[in-house]
Amino acid sequence: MKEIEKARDELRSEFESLADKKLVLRSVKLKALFDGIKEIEPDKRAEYGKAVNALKNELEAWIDEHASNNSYAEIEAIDVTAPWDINTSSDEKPRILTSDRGSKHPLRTEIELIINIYQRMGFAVEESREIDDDYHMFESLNFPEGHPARDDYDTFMTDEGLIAPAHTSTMQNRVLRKYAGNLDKGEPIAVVVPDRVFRNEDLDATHEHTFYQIEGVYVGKGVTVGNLIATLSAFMNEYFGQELKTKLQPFYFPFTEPSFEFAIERPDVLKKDDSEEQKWLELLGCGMIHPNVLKSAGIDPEVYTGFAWGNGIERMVMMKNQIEDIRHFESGNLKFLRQF
Ligand code: FA5
Repeated sequence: MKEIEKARDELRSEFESLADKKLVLRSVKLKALFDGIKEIEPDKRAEYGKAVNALKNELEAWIDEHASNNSYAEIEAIDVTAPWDINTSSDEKPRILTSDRGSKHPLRTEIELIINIYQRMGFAVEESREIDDDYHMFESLNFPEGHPARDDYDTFMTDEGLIAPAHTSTMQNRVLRKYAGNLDKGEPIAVVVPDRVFRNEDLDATHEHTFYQIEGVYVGKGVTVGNLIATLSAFMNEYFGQELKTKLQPFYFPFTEPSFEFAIERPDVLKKDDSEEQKWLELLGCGMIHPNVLKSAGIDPEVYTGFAWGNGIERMVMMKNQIEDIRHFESGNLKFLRQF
């Protein structure tokens, strides 16, 4: 017992000198006391063992006491912006996601993944904007004033004529101009533009008023529809991680010629019935960039050709995750968001 008493004093001074107080539990002195248990005569062994354990508990108490006297960092931070006051019990607070830090919106996660795939394919990335003008929405895209196709886009417009972009194609003229120098160096223009777009739509399970598109633009010498199909198929196969049945059908956009709609087979969860109309999910519009669009960006269509596409992001994420209604994304419904 005297030995234990002596060890206690030595351990205390060792404790005082330690930077990391927890290390006292690994002291050779403590270990020697434990090792000593088996040397003690059997009738005194229990008493000795108990005393060594009690000493160990005491060391732990020193550590706890030291931590609680020095733990400014461990005091829970007060969030002055939280919609409750400091006395609200945890039962009364709205449930917060595990780490208290929230989580990434599923669309953001997918946009990052999509960008990553295109970057690996050699595309640069540009952002769009949430307010634009008539020139970028229509004129530069070969929709002259009074063109009937202007009506197809259900465009939101202010009294001053400012436009909430109805598609990311509003960025085509800007990226063609910005990267035109690539062509002089014998390199192609290869850019994607992911961003938010707005339409005055009739809403249903696959139509939102606010959604994301990713625009792609590729221009160079001798670029053909074959390059367009190869690029989009390579992307889709990488994104969905499997070979997909795709369908390219003729379509009309003023800014591409020829124009196509690119569809992939719709999974059952997104089907309303067995009609042919429900069989395919139209994912994007695409085509060879119209010569007038190249001209409006100062690029000679006799020398260069290119393709462009505009892909709805929500519908891809829905396909991938079997989400049955597009309106979940903008709903702010935590039950939906917590699944991701
Ligand atoms: C366009 O917006 C063209 N700018 C695409 C384009 C770009 C064609 C470049 C040629 C060259 P469209 O209106 O079809 O096309 O929309 C493209 C995609 O956006 C659709 O295939 C669809 O996936 C998605 N989309 C369109 N409207 C909605 C909506 N209301 N809600 C969700 N996604 C939509």
